Amino acid sequence: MAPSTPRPGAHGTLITVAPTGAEHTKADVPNLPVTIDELVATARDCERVGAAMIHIHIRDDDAKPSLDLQRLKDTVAAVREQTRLIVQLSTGGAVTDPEEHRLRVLDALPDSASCSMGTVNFGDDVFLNRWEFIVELHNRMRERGILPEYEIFDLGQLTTLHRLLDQHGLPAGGHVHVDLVMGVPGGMPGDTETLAAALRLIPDGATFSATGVGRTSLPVLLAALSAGGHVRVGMEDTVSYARGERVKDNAQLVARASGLARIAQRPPIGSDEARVLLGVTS
Ligand code: KMH
Ligand code: ZN
Repeated sequence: MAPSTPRPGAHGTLITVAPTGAEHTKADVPNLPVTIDELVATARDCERVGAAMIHIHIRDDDAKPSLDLQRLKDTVAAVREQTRLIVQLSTGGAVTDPEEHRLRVLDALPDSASCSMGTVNFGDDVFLNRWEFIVELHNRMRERGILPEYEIFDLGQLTTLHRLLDQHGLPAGGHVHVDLVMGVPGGMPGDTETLAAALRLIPDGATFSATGVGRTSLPVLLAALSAGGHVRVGMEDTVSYARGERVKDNAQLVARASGLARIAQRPPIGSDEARVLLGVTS
């Protein structure tokens, strides 16, 4: 059998924390970080236990999902002031957010931003990502020097990623980083077989992380570590730590991922190493 090419960064693990998301309500999940102060405190705690990147959704004064540009800028500045984390803003927002608002997120000039590769049923809703919109996001990120994290909710979206890179070229910095978001009701399942199928479709030289939504969180974490991948954890994706046990805070999830990464002999990398890995210059 031909030796497989080692993936860049396969000796250490990039841990991304996604602390908030757009789906949980503060009423249902009182420990969800929603204010800038809560986000900064979470970011610091998570950095301390092994996170190198943070994937941020913001909320308004009523704790509702928001894409307010000034608040996005203030959040980026506050997290940068208090941590060395790579700051990634969500351009996915909530399923109700219009495309123009989602594109405007990039004006907050984060280090990185998510760039979803297709439309997917999202529970009872639809997360809409038209081809022209994907191209616009990709091009605007390149113009602004923002690293895209290509979010993949289903296997066919990896075909879309190939089409995007073939037709519109590599992102700023020249490095391709993919996040497999698994276990969304309507998207690909969060299991080892599906992760293995996805790996065959990931562009050569790309890094990947994986995230398992809900009860797929642990199986996906373990499968990604064993496959030389990176991981995303956080309360955006799961608010349950174990059967019948709610997550205490985001740092609890990051600490568990760090421990497992160490056991896998692929310890968490710091944000400086992560910047080199991903080609982030800021
Ligand atoms: N909230 C979901 C509809 C992203 O951050 O880019 C989309 C999402 C993906 O969370
Ligand atoms: Zn998100």
